Formats: sequence, structure tokens, C-alpha cells
Amino acid sequence: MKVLVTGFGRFLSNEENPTKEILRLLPKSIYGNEIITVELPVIFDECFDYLKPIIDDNNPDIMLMLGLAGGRKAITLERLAVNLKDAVGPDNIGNIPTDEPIKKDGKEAYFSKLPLRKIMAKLQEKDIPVKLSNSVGLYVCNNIMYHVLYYVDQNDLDVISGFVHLPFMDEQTKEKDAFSLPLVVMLEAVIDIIKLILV
Ligand code: PCA
Repeated sequence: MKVLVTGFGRFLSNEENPTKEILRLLPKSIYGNEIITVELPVIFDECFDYLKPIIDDNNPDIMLMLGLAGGRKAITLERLAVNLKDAVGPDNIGNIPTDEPIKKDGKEAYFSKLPLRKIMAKLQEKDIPVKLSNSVGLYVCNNIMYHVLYYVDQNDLDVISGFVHLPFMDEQTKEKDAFSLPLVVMLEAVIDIIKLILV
């Protein structure tokens, strides 16, 4: 099986992004399955234009998308993406869409294809803070999750795909009072999630 993992770099006031570090630290294979990592631009719709040829070239069996949700107090397993762009702040090239659909012919929402309950049980067993989330937001993380699930749906692809938000890593909260986790714990969680989907 081939596993494609995506993440992001800096955006808004976040100079660093734990998901970018995780892409760097993930092993090249897990249980003999190839792990491909891609850092996506934090830009509405262009994030998917960038990713699409990589999906087409690699035909992954699993797509795990990662993003930072600073301020959340756990790793959050996103249940669904919605057909809406509505940003309170700009993306990395200044787009601030308001009330715009992502795909005119798309469904209102798509559900994650990851085994969310199983993932939650596994991380809870290890005392890693984890929660289900009913909203991935309406910024670029929702945008990429929606685009990927739309693409999988439209093309009838058999790809286990979904999105997981990570909280701040400890390095990001030295000067602010916010919840964070050590990067190594989040790396372990991401590897566990991949292993669980693989078995
Ligand atoms: N988090 C943002 C976009 C990039 C990222 O890591 C979000 O939650 O939409």
C-alpha cells in the first residue's frame, strides 16, 4: 500500500507548524508500505491544484491530511468537510473568501473515510489527548479536506482519506499560554494512526 501524508507550513500568525515537522520526521516506510510526504501551500484551492498531480502520479491507497489547529486541547479527528470557503484572515497570498462554495457541483459535505473511533480508542489507550471534531473550520484545512474527498468521490477512488488537526507543539507556546503537546508525542500518534489504517 502507498500512504500519502500532507501537511502545511506557516500561516497567519503561526510561524511554525508541527505538521511540517512531522512530514520531515516520518519514516519512509511503515510495515513495508511506502510513505510519501507533501507540504502543501496554505492557499485556497491552489493547495489542491498542487496535490492533484501527486495523487495521480502515485495512486495512494491512504491519504492522511494534517494541519495545525492552534488553541485546541487535543489531537482532533475531523468528521467532515463542508462545501464552503469563509475566512476570517488571509491565506498565504491574501485571499479572504466569504461565503463561497468550493465546488459548484459538489455535495454540501463529505465525511472522513478514516476509522475515527478506532483511532480514538488507540490514542486514548496511550493517554494521548484526542477528540472527534465536527468542524475542521472554513479555512484552508477544510478546503483541502473537501477537495480531496470530492475528488475521491467523483472518480470513485478507493482511497482511505481524511483529516487530522494537531494542536500547537511545545516550541510554539513558550511565550503564550496555550495548550501544546511535545512534537514526539504527535509524531507517535500520526505513526499509530497510519499503522492502524494499514492493518
Ligand atoms: N491549519 C490551517 C491551515 C494550515 C494549517 O496547518 C487550518 O486549520 O485551516
